[in-house]
Amino acid sequence: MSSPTKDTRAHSDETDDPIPRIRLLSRRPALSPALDRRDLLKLLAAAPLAAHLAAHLAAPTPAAAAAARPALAAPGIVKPLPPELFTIRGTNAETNFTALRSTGLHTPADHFFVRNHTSTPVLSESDWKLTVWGSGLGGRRPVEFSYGHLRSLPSITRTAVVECAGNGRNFYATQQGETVTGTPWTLGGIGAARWRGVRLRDVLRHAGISSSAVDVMPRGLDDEFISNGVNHGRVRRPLPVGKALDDVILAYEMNGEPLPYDHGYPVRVIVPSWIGLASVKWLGDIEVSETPLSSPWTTEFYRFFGAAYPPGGSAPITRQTIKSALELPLGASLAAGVGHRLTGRAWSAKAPVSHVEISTDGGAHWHRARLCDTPRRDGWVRWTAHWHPRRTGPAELLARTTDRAGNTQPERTVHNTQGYLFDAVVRHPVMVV
Ligand SMILES: Nc1nc2c(c(=O)[nH]1)N[C@H]1C(S)=C(S)[C@@H](COP(=O)(O)O)O[C@H]1N2
Ligand SMILES: [Mo]
Repeated sequence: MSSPTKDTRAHSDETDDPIPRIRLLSRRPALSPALDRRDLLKLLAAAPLAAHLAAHLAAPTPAAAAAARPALAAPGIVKPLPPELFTIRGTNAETNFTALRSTGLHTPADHFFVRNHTSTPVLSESDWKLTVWGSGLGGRRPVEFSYGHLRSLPSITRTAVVECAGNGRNFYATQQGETVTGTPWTLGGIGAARWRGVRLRDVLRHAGISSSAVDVMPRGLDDEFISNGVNHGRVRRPLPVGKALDDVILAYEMNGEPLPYDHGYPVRVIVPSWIGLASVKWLGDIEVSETPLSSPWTTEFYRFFGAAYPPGGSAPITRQTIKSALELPLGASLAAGVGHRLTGRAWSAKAPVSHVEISTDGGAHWHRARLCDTPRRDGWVRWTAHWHPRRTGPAELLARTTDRAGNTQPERTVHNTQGYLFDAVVRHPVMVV
C-alpha cells in the first residue's frame, strides 16, 4: 500500500548476496495456461521451489488474469481467497469485516488479511537461517540461528493485532473527499492472532548486542520491492533498540500452528502496537547498528506528507492508532420495524479500549455499546448494540472508540498524501427497507 503501482513480478537480480534464499525461477519455460494456479499448487505441493514458482504465476497474461476465478486474483498469495472472506486489492487481500462476525478474538489464519509488497516466498525451515550482523555487535562476527536453535530458546505466547498503516485509507476519499495514494483498504487491513516465538531481546543478547547499538533492522526474504522503476531492495525497517529489547517477538506460530506461508513462514517479526510494516515477514537477517539506520520504508513511505506537515514529512510513523468497525457490509440493507443486533470491534494501539459509543442518527445522539471482552493492550474488543430502525431510507451508523488514555476518534483525520492512520469515526452507510 506504499504506492498505487507495483511491479508484482519484482524480483532481485542474481547478485552475490550472502543471504541464501529461494528465488523466482523467472527463466523457466512458460507452463501451460490451461493449468490453473490451484492445480499447479496441488501438483507441486511436495516441491517447495516449484510451488514458489507456481505462486508467481497467478496472472501470467492479462487475458488469463481476466479469465481467472475471483478467488485466485491476488498474484503471489498462496492461500485460498474466497470472495466471501476477502476483497483482493492488487497484491493484497483485505478481510471482509463482515466475515469476522463468526470469529472469536483471534482471527483464524484462513481469514487473516495479507499485505504483500511483492509475493509470498514458499520457504522451508530446513534451509532457513537467521543472520544477525552489524556494527552494533561490538566487533563480533555475524551470528547465525537455525530454525531448530530458535525453537530451542525460551518461547513466549501473546495476542497482538497486526494492522496495516493504510487500514481505513479508502475513507479519506469516500468520507473526506481527499486524494491519497496507496491501496484503498476499508477497515479489514487488520487481524488479531496468538503469536508464539522467541523474544527479539533474547536473540540479540545471544548474538552479543553491544551497549552502543542504537538501531536494529530486520529484513525479509521476499523479492526486492520495485515501484515506478525504482528498486527499494527487500522489505526492511529499523527499530530503535528501546523497542527491539522491549516487546518484539520473532514468531514461528500463529494461533497454535506453524506460520502459514503468506504470514511469514518460517519466522516473522511481531512488533506490538506498531504499524504492520514493522512486523517483517519471512525474516532473513537483522542488522544491529551503532549508528542510526533508515530504509525507504522510513524515508519515503510511512511518514506523513502534506499541507499539515513539514516539507520533508513527519518523523517515521511508529504506532498504530484508534478505530472501530461494524461487522456489516458498507451499504447493507436492514429491515425497518424490527430489532437488529449490531456487532463490531474496537481497538487502540495506545491503550486498552475504555468504551465504544454508537450513533444511529448520523452523530446527533450517542449511546454506549456493550463490550463483550475484557479490553487488553494490543488486542481488540468485540461489542454489540441494539438498533430498532423505524423509518425507511438511507441511514448512517457511527461507532466511536475511546481508550483508557483518553484518546478518542475524531470526526475528521488530518490529511496526509499517502493516506496513513485514518482514525476518524467512519460513517457506515446502510439502507433501511
Ligand atoms: N517481508 C515482508 N514483510 C512484511 C511485508 C512485506 O511485503 N514483506 N508487508 C508488511 C506490511 S505493510 C504489513 S501491513 C504486514 C501484513 O502482515 P500479514 O500479511 O501477515 O497480514 O506485514 C508486513 N511485513
Ligand atoms: Mo502495511
